[in-house]
Amino acid sequence: MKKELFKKIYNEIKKRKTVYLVRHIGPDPDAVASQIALRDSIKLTFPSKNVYAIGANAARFKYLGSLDKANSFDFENDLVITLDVPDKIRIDGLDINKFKNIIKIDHHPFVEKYGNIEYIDDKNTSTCQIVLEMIINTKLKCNKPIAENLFIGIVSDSNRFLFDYTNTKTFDLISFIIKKYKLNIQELYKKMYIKPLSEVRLLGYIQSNIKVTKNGFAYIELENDIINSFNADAASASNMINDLNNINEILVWLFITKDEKKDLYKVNIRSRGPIINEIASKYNGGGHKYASGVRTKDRKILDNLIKDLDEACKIYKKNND
Ligand SMILES: [Mn+2]
Repeated sequence: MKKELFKKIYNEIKKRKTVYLVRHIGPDPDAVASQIALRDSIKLTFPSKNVYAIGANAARFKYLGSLDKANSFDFENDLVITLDVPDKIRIDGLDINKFKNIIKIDHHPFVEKYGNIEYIDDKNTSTCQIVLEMIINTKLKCNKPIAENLFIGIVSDSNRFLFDYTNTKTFDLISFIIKKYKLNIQELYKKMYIKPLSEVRLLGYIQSNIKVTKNGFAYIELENDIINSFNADAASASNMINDLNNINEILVWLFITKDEKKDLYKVNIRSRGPIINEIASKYNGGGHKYASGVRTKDRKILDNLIKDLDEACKIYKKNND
């Protein structure tokens, strides 16, 4: 943790009259919760500031709070804070190119520098954990709803403390906010994990139909017709990727869904062995060592990606047998 950098960010926020908070496209709970939590903390600390959390609304994360609309910008003086997004191209809802003052707060491996101040901790469970550390180490204020959102982001991105970088510090922070803000964790889990039967049936379909190679690579293409026949949507289908972890015969697994509007294939990849983000970045994708993604219009890229990942499994198996 870089305390000095937190202070610098705090001072920059203090200086600016208007602040915009943005996150990555294809939102997940960590991205949206960090954005809303930091917005609410800035508002609570500096009631006279204009603070906006912007980006496409995601109905499934409505329980985190609502987003804002903004349409007139002072590119010289306004501040943009990006959360949970390592590269400009994946920022949702705002073209940051004209802004003079940009802060990045992120836990993804570094992709490109676009902020004047960049707080990157790629050994952190989540962006929400970084925001919590920042609140604790500066004069930023917190209350129960803010703490609830931070709790949800940390729990979600660490997959209930299962993933890498969950350590004693994570548990200390979680324990601290549960105590201090009297969080009802059962209630929060209910909001996060309740799901319709249609999604469970779709997961059953995926589990029954995913192809597995002899090298331990698993993949499935989820056509929209199939997803629709289960009454589910592509976003929730691709989120099911995390439900295929810890399967003996599977080292790396991949889902392909299609965004019809943008005529784009969305590939989600997870691994419990081989490092996959370097392979994903070969095809303009990115992400974490064991959780990555690629977006492409080109079917050929899908084929090559599948080949590369299968090969990575083969090499990994050979080295670890
Ligand atoms: Mn995240």
